[in-house]
Amino acid sequence: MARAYLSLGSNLGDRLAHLRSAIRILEERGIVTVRASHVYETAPVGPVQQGAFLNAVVEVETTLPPVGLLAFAAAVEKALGRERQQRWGPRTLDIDLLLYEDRQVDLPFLQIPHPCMHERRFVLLPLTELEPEIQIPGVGKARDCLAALDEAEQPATKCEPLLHSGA
Ligand code: GSY
Repeated sequence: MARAYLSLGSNLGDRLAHLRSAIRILEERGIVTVRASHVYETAPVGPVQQGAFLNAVVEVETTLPPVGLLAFAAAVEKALGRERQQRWGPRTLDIDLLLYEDRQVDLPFLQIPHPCMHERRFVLLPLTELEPEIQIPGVGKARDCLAALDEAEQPATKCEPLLHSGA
């Protein structure tokens, strides 16, 4: 089994339910959730004005290779009603593949580590909550990247755990 980290985000409809449904669908298809972070409410990052996101990170184990995991994540987004209309726009569910073992992948449709993860507080906060010492291959320690970012520019509030304890 390979270990990977996924970033989940939602800013449409019942945001928390979408994040939790994503985990359920992942599990139904054999992707094991090892740990899940708290949920963070975060200001939208990017050029589009839109509502606040709920974000979280999950650590998973999978037999899928990186490209298979990416395809599966896209299928889960679709199952939860996401339609790819506006780039950077609001979405019921977004799943980004952040890390896969300590691998680096550079394909036209898939880069691992995720190429923007080191500049996103909505990714680094939940990721370092799970794994404070985690390294981003080719970049450095996630917590150093987090320390370099301006909290006021990317505000985030820690909310409840994504999974109920014992789940
Ligand atoms: O790339 C993920 C979708 N997304 C997000 C997000 O998940 N959280 C926040 N805070 N801003 C975002 N902008 C985009 S696009």
